[in-house]
Amino acid sequence: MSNEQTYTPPRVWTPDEASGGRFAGINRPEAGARHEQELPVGEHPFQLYSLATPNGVKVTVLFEELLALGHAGAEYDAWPINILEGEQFSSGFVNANPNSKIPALWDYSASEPLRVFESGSILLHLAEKFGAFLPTDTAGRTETLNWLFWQMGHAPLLGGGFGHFYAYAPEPLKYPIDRFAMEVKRQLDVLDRRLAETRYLAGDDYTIADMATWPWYGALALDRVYDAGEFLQVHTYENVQRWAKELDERPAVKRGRMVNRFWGDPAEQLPERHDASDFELRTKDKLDAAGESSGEYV
Ligand SMILES: N[C@@H](CCC(=O)N[C@@H](CS)C(=O)NCC(=O)O)C(=O)O
Repeated sequence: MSNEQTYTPPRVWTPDEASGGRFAGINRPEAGARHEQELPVGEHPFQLYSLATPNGVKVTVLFEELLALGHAGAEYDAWPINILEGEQFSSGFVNANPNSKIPALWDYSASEPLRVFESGSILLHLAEKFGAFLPTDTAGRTETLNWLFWQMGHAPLLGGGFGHFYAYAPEPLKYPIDRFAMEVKRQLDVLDRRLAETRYLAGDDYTIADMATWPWYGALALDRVYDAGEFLQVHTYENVQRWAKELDERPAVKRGRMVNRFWGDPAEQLPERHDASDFELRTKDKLDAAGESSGEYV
């Protein structure tokens, strides 16, 4: 047992000092709005408030896949939410999602505007609405939801657990890194064994379960998050590699990854998405060349 850091909790916890680490500045132990600000609203039936983090990318990939399939009714406006500046705590955002996390969606296509929050709930809502990427037979639908809910329950151990302690904590600590590396490698093995049996997570069909899982575990396998590819030996999960690379080649996935992105190659950053032509005309490199600022988020 290491004695590198010990902590004797007081009888009552109080947030009397910044905990340190990335995101510490926005953390508070209360929910609710911190300031009055309405959300912008565009002209399309769907208004998405998001950022190109893995949870955000799930939804923009689904929108782009729906549009690629010919569902013109899936047109959407994607507005960026700067979570490092606390925009998720505006009154308008909290009205859309009382949990103050991106992604949040307003669906204006119904008779009454409908708020949809939690990325898994948004994927399910859209898949059911358009009758796409969710098998209709009981076995296929159930297996899709099995993997969708698996992702929703387990990815926090990858992001909030492993990723936080490996990449974001103020200093590396052996105990939490070992604990979450163990769990993440187990999860990768779960996926690898499943993908040895089937092309996609739910079977032969590409579904919302793949769209939910790829931005986390696909990104990890492709060594795009936390700089942890070698540490976790992600190349050894051969079936996850095959699946991750196949999805990475999909044009709708390439587009979905760009929406509300503020880091990486400027040509692959689309700060706001209001029209299909924005992918050609409104990426950060083009905005910069035109002297239009898109803001700095990270
Ligand atoms: N379970 C939620 C998680 C969403 C989430 O954690 N969003 C993060 C970005 S990936 C966020 O908005 N963080 C802002 C904050 O914690 O204040 C979902 O899947 O929608």
